[in-house]
Amino acid sequence: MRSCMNQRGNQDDAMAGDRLRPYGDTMNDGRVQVSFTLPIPDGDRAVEAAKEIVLSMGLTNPVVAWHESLDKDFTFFVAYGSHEKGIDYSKVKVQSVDVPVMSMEETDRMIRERFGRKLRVIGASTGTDAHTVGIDAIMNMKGYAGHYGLERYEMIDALNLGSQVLNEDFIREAVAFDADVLLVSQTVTQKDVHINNITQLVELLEAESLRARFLLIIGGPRVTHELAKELGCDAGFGPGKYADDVASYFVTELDKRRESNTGR
Ligand code: B12
Repeated sequence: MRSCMNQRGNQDDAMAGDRLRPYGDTMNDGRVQVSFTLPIPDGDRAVEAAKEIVLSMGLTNPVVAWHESLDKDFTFFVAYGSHEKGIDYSKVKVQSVDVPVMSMEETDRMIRERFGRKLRVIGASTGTDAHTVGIDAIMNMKGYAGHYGLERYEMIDALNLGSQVLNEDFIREAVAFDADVLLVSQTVTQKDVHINNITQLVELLEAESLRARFLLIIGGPRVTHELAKELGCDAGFGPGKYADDVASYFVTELDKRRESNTGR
């Protein structure tokens, strides 16, 4: 195995052919690992079937590294194959929140200087969703993974309504709180329940002519910024994002809107 330094040094070579391929042991080898379960008993025939599954995925040189009977009719496989074709990296486009991330102190300072008042943020895990850890990670005083939550910010009034909050109730509470920002967490995605729930929220806000009044931010393990925009929200945050990412975004965005409203 070559050193990481050498591998990194060869990144230009890897891109030279304009194709981006997975890296396993040597640059451009295209090696990927997949795991799956087949509804057949373990054995030599099952291993052969697993290799064919890997080949049919468009991967070459399949190797079954591990197979284990889950019960008499199901077998679990870990296999390797090569993705030789690769992709054209120059054609990869992504929509993401493009705002410099500030520290809690910097965010508080910006709110103080630019708004001269506290910003009000209301959040919940809405619909039938009972998961609270995600919204708590963003809002709770102690925060998550070393990042303080919004309740810790001096210049933010944060109200966390918890979970299973109906969209109608959420909107009513947001109006009563005179919120600047709505934070909605969606963890369960089975049968696209998150998409239906957010769509309903946006429709309700629009029907009550309230959509433009709030900055609407959604988050969850399967939420991307792109999905959020598609659903009519202002921004979306997924795993690996914390209160500082979210606060930096909404302070910057609200400031931009304030400036364009006042013509400053
Ligand atoms: C803990 C847990 C539970 C606990 C929840 C306790 C609680 N108080 O929250 C309990 C046991 C109650 C539970 C119940 C259920 N669960 Co559950 N649960 C989990 C588990 C193990 C961890 C989730 C979690 O806490 N992650 C940690 C947080 C910090 O991560 P996060 O949510 O992604 O949040 C981060 C980002 O996404 C983002 N973020 C999140 N929200 C927001 C919001 C905003 C505004 C922003 C900006 C950012 C943001 O910031 C966070 C920090 O980076 C996951 C499996 C897993 N390992 O992920 C299953 C999981 C989420 N549960 C699942 C399911 C199916 C259920 C049940 C439906 C099971 C059942 N049949 O009853 C019920 C739900 C019932 C309901 N009505 O909702 C599935 C969901 C599958 C799917 N894709 O739909 C999972 C993935 C398990 C699985 N593999 O099947 N669950």
